[in-house]
Amino acid sequence: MLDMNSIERHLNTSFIGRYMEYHESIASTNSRAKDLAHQKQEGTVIIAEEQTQGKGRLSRKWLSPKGKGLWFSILLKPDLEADKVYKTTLIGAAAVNEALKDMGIKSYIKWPNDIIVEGKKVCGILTEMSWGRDRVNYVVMGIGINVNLEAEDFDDEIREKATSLKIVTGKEIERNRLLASILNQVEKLYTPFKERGDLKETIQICRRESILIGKDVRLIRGDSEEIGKVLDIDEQGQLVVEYADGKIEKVLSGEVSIRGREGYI
Ligand code: BT5
Repeated sequence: MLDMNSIERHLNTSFIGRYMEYHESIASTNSRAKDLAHQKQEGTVIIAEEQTQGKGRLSRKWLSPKGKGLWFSILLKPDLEADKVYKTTLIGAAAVNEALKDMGIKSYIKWPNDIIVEGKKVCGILTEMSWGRDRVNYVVMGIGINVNLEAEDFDDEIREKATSLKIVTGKEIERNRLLASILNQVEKLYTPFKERGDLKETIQICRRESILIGKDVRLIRGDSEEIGKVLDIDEQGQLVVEYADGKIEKVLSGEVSIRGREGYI
C-alpha cells in the first residue's frame, strides 16, 4: 500500500505534495482535485490506490486497478492565460521521464501527454482547468502510471499498446519512492514556469526524449486527419509539423500517431 510517511520522507519540495489526500478507492483523482480546488492550496496532491472511473482525454477511460499503479492529481494555480495551459502537461511529461531515468528506465516522451517504454504506453497525463475571463483559476495535472501491473491486468483493448514498469524491468517497483521523485521533479520544472514563464528545462527534456521528432506522423484533430513530418518541438512547447505540400504548422495540442507503426505509437 502507499504510505504517506514514506512518500514524505523522500520529498524535497516546498509546496508540491506538502498536503496530500489519500483514497483507497475513488472515482477519479482529477474530479476530486477539481472539487477541492478552491479550498486547497497549490501543490495539493490527491492520490488513490484505485480509480473506478479513471479518465483519459476526450472522455476516454483510464484503467486504474487497485494497488498497482500511481493514480494521482496535482492542483496548480499558475497565473496564466487559458491558452497556455497545455504547457503544464509538458511539465508533467518531462517530470515523469526524468524520474524514470533516475531509476535506470529508458523512456520516451510522446508529445504532448504520453510516456512510452519499449514502444508501449506506460503513463498518460490529463490536464484539466477552470478559467474565468482570460485567466486560469486552477489547473489539475492528473498523472497515471502503470507501475506494478501484470499483462493480465490490461483488458483486450489496451493490452497491445500498454505496458508497466514491472513488465519492462521484471521487478516490483516501490511506488512511494517513485511518486516522491516525480513530485520533486514537478516542483523543479514548474517553479521557473510559474515565477517567470520559463519552460527552458522542460522543453529541453521534451525535445531530447521525444519519440516523435523526425518521424512521419498522422495528426488527428477532431474529425480531420493530416499526414506530416515532425520537425521539432519549439521553445513554446508546440509541435512543429511539415506537411507534404511544404506547409509548416505549429500545433498546440492534439493526437499524434506515428505512421506505419503497428499498435499504439
Ligand atoms: C491519457 O488519455 O493518457 C490521460 C490519462 C490520465 C490518467 C490519470 S490517472 C490520475 C488522473 N485521474 C483521472 O481520472 N485521470 C488522470 P488519452 O491520451 O486519451 O489516452 C486514453 C487511452 O489510453 C484509452 O482510450 C485507452 O486506449 C488507453 N488506456 C487506458 N488505460 C490505460 C492504462 N492504464 N495504460 C495505458 N493505456 C491505457
